[in-house]
Amino acid sequence: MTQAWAEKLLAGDRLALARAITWVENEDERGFSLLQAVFPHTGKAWVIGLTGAPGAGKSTLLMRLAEGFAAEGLRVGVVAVDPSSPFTGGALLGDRVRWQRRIQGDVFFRSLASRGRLGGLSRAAYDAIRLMDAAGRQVILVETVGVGQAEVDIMHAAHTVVVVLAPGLGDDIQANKAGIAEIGDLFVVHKADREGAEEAARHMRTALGLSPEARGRREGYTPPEEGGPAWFPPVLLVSSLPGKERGLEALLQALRHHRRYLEEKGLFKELTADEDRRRMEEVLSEGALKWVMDLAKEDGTLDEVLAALRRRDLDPRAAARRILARVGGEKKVP
Ligand SMILES: Nc1nc2c(ncn2[C@@H]2O[C@H](COP(=O)(O)OP(=O)(O)OP(=O)(O)O)[C@@H](O)[C@H]2O)c(=O)[nH]1
Ligand SMILES: [Mg+2]
Repeated sequence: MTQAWAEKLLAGDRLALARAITWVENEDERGFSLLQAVFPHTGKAWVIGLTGAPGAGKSTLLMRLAEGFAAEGLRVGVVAVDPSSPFTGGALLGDRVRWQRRIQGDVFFRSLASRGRLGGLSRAAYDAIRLMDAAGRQVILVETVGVGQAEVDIMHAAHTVVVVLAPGLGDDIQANKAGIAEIGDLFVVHKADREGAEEAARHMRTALGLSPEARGRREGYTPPEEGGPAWFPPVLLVSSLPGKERGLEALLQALRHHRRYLEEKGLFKELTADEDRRRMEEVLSEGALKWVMDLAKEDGTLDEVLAALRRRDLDPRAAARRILARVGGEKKVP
């Protein structure tokens, strides 16, 4: 059965892809077998993550980017992740319907709902990305609301991370938000048709640790013939407002440049491998905990250690080490 689905998926069948993503989202074993079956065909897709404050215009921008890439003849995939979807499920669905009606070109959409499991969400996003990759989606755009650890975690799955800012959402707060400067490869001040966009861009450049103008540093890509390949995160002004569009072509160009930079540096494959390893470790840490606990339960070690913990004879760290020492025997306890 898996083989038949795998063939359909590899041929790019949309229904098979949709079904497969539903399976992994529901942690259905059929999805996991299918992913294993097609995995040798993955690792080709370019994954671009968009993150940023709620309402910054990520979905709107993503739609424009999807159309831009599709117009170049690329097969595009979209994964929209919303951790708060238990509350806004209707809105999410509305998004999807709206996109399907308006989008031009070969784009495959998928929204993922967290159903309350944040860790599960980033895993589902990873699985959905890999399935789209297997189904021949060449560029995969991922949207998350940049609020918590789960979103940062999802952004690890991306080769290229775009942080979307907008004027009026608290420019200095957005720019200085912990971690924002580190996770972005490109920064977009969106809604540049509005008052305060230049100001927001200035804040962001300052938060990036230097004003490139002041240091004479070149934003974005420096090609090998000019001393590169090198990359310094550019801050771009973009508007998607109909009739006042601006900066979209420059953004697409900057994205292509970032990809070229990654390839030239040998980072493209490395980032994919890092992410695969991270997902392996995630599954391993869950599995290993359950495995160790089961073993410790079996021979009574767990009860004994828990009793000692309750008596306060062992502190939690010593208690955990006692269990590891018993289960691991002679092996060195970490
Ligand atoms: N003025 C202006 N408004 C925009 C622009 N892009 C999007 N908007 C509006 O901003 C609002 C939010 O846009 P979305 O694309 O839904 O923003 P988002 O960041 O995806 O929002 P969440 O997913 O809820 O976090 C919508 O009302 C858009 O019409 C723009 O370039 N200029
Ligand atoms: Mg959105």
